[in-house]
Amino acid sequence: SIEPDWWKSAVVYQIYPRSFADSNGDGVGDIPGILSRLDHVASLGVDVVWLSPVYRSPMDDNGYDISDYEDVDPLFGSLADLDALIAGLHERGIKLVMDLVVNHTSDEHAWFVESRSSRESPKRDWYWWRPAREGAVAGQPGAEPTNWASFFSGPAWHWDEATGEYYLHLFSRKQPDLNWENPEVRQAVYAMMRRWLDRGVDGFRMDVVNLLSKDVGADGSLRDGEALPGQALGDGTPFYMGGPRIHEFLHEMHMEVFAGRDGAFLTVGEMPGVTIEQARLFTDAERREVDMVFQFEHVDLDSGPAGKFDLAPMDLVELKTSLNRWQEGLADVGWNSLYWNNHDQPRAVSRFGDDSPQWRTLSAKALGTVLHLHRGTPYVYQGEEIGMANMPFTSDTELRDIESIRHLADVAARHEDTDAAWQGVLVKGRDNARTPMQWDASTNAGFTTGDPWLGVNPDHASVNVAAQQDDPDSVLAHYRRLVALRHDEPVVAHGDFTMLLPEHPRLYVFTRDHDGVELLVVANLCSEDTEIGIEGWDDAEVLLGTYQDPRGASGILRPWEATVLRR
Ligand code: ISL
Repeated sequence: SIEPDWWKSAVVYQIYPRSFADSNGDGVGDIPGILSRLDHVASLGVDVVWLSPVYRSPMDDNGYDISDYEDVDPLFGSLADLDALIAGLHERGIKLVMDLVVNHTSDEHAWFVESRSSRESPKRDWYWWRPAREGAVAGQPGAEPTNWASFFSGPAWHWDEATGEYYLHLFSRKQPDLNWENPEVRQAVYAMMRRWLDRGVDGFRMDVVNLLSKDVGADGSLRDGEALPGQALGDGTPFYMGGPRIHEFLHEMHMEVFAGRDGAFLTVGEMPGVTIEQARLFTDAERREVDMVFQFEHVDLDSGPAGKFDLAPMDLVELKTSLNRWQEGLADVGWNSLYWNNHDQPRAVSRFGDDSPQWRTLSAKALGTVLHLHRGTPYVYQGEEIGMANMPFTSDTELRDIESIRHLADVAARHEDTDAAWQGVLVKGRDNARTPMQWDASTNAGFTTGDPWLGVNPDHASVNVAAQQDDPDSVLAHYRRLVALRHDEPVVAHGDFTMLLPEHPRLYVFTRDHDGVELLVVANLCSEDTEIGIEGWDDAEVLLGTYQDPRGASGILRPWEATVLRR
């Protein structure tokens, strides 16, 4: 029998299929490409793969706009390819978690096409249709039913001329929001999820799942949010982030889809803006909602008041304070997920480390060490295991991400500072994480024989899997050791977490404690020597370090020196 919380000692690897490996030379990664690289994934020792969307999609948001939940987009392959992937992973003892994007569909999904066809359509109420604001000219700015801004700039409502109403889209206008108030919508989603589990899938990463419940009045009304700085639009998040029925919906989903089913599943809810208090409820096993959530607090620390592209420094003391609060908050109930980056975030080594040639390898290893030694389930994003860095884009014509492109256009239209916006995109834009996986030093990094859909980072000449494959000092070798450590040492998965030196501006230090075994993790997260003096660990065993001759816990830690000690 399988432990109910098997995922506590698991490590998850995220594949962004578009950018992983291209088998047919069309410049876009695909499922056969993933199959050809499964040995790399297995060599990491990971337990689970989370696959970003491969469903049918017009690709307005790279597959997060789904037009058919039950089929694979021809760009990525076929259902038979997906079956082969499930089998190939299972043969290697790896589970497959699929992306579940059900806050919204594509506007080309049959449900929306039908909903849009007339006000009398039986599926009209599957989405959020509302009349223009009273007294305003329908279709003109300001006539939207509420003042909510979309996550991708501009209003969150789109005027539909044919039926004379607006529909809600929290993301792009090609991503209309499903109406979860309607029980038919919920049952259709649960049935689809059950079919994927029947097919062999082992769980779901649930896209923006804390946005499902909108705070709607008994009369169907939605309310305006507070004005956003310098914009005519308002902040709608209080009306849909962690909305009134969200716990009810997730519990219902659990009971309808997972309860009573044989197998070991993993559910992780992506939840922008989630608080610790809410996360305790979402992940309390007794409540049967989800196993863990992706929270955003630590990746919001380097943003100013105007949002993610408003750059602010990443302060180590604040970072430690934040992550420590989550460790403490979910210590007695619930569970944390741990991540530095994913397909929406800048590269970890560029953001939290030092991606200059001198410190890149060391800082990538130090960051991995710190993250993987926390209590929670670590997620490794493709390329992180070789220390891939942000892309040195030189022109906006090189960008492909709808969020960055819309943001630059929006700033220009509002006659704001376009240089600052470009800097914001360079540092924070999602395309940084989406450049092709760097397999080798050849022209397109071994990703494709064709023209890659997004530029390959020029640093692939030195930073690639082939170069690190057999090098025991590589980032790759270090990540393999980190994954193995979680499997081999119960204290890594289950130990209590205690932060030390919380106010130190350079050192990240903590202990883990379980069944009489204690670990000390010391990390110097900067590119200079730093003095440290933690008593009592001189005779401790060194489990792992970023330098070959670790110095322990007292004396001078070299730049990006991180060591794990056991006593
Ligand atoms: O990336 C972001 C930066 O502002 C977030 O707001 C992001 O849009 C949010 O984390 C939700 O992300 C998920 O849903 C989006 C999709 O574009 C992302 O790729 C996905 O991870 C809409 O489906």
